[in-house]
Amino acid sequence: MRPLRLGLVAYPGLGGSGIVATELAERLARMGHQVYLFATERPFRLSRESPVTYVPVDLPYYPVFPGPLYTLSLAGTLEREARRLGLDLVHTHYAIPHAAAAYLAFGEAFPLVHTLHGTDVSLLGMDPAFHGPTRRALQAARATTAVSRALAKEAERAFGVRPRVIPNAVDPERFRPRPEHKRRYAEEGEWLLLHASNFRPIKRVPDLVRAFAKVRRRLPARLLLLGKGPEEAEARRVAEELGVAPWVTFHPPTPHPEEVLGAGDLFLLASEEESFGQAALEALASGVPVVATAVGGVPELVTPEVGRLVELGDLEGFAQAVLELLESPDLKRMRERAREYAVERFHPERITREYLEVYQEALG
Ligand code: GMT
Repeated sequence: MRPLRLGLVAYPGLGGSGIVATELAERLARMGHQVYLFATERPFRLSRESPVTYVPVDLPYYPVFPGPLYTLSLAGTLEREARRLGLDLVHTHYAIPHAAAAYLAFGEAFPLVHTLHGTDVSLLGMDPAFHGPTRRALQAARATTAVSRALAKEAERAFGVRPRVIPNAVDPERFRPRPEHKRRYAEEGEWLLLHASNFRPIKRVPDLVRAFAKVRRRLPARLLLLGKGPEEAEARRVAEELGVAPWVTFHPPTPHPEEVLGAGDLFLLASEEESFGQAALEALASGVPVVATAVGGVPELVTPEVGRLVELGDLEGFAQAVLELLESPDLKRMRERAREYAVERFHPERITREYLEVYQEALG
């Protein structure tokens, strides 16, 4: 395949879709493609030495506007820069409003690929204010992809498109077991339970603390919550109320989550909605089995060989699953399997090849 000139569009913050887009951009650039990453700020995980060129999207504000016009500004930037840079194709991550902005910029005359990530379909995509333009934009695109089968089905129902399923990737060099780091985060003899997210209400972080309190009654354990977001205060309150605050650590977001994830014994995810669960995949690659709620695309990722699934809201069942794994003689073997499974099924080379196939088809 000849080297391509690609424009990727992403949110720059802590969300998984921005991480997925940034890492894909870096891999494509290292393969010799010319990659431009469009975002309102330099994406969180884009390293200073990256071969990817960051293209800023302004958020112009004039007093006459009710707010900054991101969609229009992105459309204008894409149209102008695609011409100037000679882009072959634009690939957006997270459909709202990226798909509509790209459609506004190019119509159907230009190869557009959109990757759906989750709430862009389920929550925002179904919002009557966004649904029409997003549906039209997705239907007009050369290709759409979704990060899980569950999300692809939901997108078909919501937008009448049939996305190709391309799961997210994980870098096995970066996310690897680091048991030697455990003592940084836990006392001698304590089990280290991890969670990482943006602490939004759908992540149900206070529920994790409730389940942890049940675990803590039986075993010496510590819960490390990596990230920040709106539910932090409530999670702290629940930890105080249940008397487990001394064993719940709040760790601020870091550009090096691998340092923390590789140190854990188990990773916990109690979300009420999750199209994929990127942090859970990073944990698996780090050799850390996962206990998670069986929602969205999570059952496609967390199979019985690498973790346990629990019904949403069943906190007793969640604690039991954690205890069962911690006390299992098979835990060490499960840790090895988690890593092997993640490396084999979600290797970046394999996933990048799949995106390149989509680009090739989109380019005709
Ligand atoms: O919808 C969101 O929560 C935001 C979005 C994001 O930008 O992080 O998360 C989604 O995309 C991630 C990367 O593909 C997935 O790992 C998350 O499961 C997914 N979140 C939800 O479906 C809630």
